[in-house]
Amino acid sequence: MTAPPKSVLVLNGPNLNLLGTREPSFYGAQTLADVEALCCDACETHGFTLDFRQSNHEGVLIDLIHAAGVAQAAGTLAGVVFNAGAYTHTSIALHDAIKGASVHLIELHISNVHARESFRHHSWISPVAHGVMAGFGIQGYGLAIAALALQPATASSQ
Ligand code: CA2
Repeated sequence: MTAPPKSVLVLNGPNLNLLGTREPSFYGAQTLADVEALCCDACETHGFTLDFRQSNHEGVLIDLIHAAGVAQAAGTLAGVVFNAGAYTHTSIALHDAIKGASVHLIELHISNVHARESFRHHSWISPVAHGVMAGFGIQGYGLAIAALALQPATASSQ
């Protein structure tokens, strides 16, 4: 009997619901719905199901990461692609949540944060992420899902 497909959680943080409405020089003209469609295609290509979320609230993001840790431990989750938005640069609580949930997570940024203001150069997510994807526009989401297909979380992985 074949195992059911694993899921990928694509999690987007504050203000990413505004994608495509402003700042096209950094984030492009495509909307979050376009990102979801791209992720849907990438998950289909790699045999995953997609759980696509966005929240402007730190506590909601923390709850979703805890739930992802439970799903990973149960063997139903391949990993998380997380664009934490500006919380990347400020949130020790998200750092602790990722560490505490032992979740296999790829940090993602649409823009190359290292080519921008210095306050975007520090990330509280990077030290607890499996890998980091930045500067590839929204195509980075598809690349991150492909990376999870190469190295999915195992039920016992940290
Ligand atoms: O490059 C990224 O993906 C970021 O995570 C986006 C965050 C920013 O704070 C990070 O430094 C880098 C900002 C997301 C807000 O996106 C908007 C999109 C359109 C209009 C306004 C905000």
